[in-house]
Amino acid sequence: MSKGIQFSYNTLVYTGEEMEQGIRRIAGFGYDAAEFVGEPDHMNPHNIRHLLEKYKLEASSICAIYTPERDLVSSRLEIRNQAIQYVKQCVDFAKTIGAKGISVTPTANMKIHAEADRDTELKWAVQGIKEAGLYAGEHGIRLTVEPWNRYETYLINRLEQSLELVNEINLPNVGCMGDTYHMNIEEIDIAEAFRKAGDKLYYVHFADSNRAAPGSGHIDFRPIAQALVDIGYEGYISMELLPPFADPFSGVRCEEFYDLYTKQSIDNLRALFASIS
Ligand code: LER
Ligand code: MN
Repeated sequence: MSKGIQFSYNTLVYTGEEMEQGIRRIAGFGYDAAEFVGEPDHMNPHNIRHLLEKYKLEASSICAIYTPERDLVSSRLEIRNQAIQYVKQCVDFAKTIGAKGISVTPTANMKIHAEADRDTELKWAVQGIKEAGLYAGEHGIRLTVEPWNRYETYLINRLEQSLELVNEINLPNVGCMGDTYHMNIEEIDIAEAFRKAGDKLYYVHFADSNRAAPGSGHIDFRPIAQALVDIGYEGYISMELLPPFADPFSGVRCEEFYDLYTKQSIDNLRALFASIS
């Protein structure tokens, strides 16, 4: 039986603390799952699995980190291959901790200039995601293609572009994901974009316009929640909240993203979804 929409929190923002503290916090506030950064060489998947079992929490997804050395559309073949190997490594990590998916964006994060013409880069994106996707499929893991706003990538900025790529890749375990923070910048209508993705929508990141807890910025989450319910979305909505800096991945600790936003997000969203039919 389907579990319907479930809520997750991305531990990405919990810098400088033991993994157990984050997992305990997420479970304590009533989430269904947690999301984890894709740095398999610097993490202990067996410990994460043990902690998830201890606190009765699921792993929703791996938040893969695409650096210049992990660029699926680099003009250098060895970098493209390295990026594919990285996604495969995340698949092994996901399998060990029981995560269902991995986010994929074809370009390094913050890369805003192309290295080849668009068609060539899209061809590399299809090839790379397909190869990693076949491997992921053998292990029962999904890949979810995430558009980023124009200040973080130039290639896939909107959900319709992710959908085009996903249709081209044409694997059942490769689908789209949408992040409301990026969508608020790039989409004409966030709810409508989700509706158009339909059953190819495999994963969702929620953050408000300021990348803080839903309810603390100016995104209207009601029509978005309604759209997700209407299309029969049955996956995770994962809070991906990040500090208000030009480089949000700098690892600077911001106190409100721990207890305050973790609690606020789930409280606001449970109330919102309960009020939607
Ligand atoms: C990047 O802005 C993003 O949205 C994340 O999901 C991955 O780093
Ligand atoms: Mn995201």
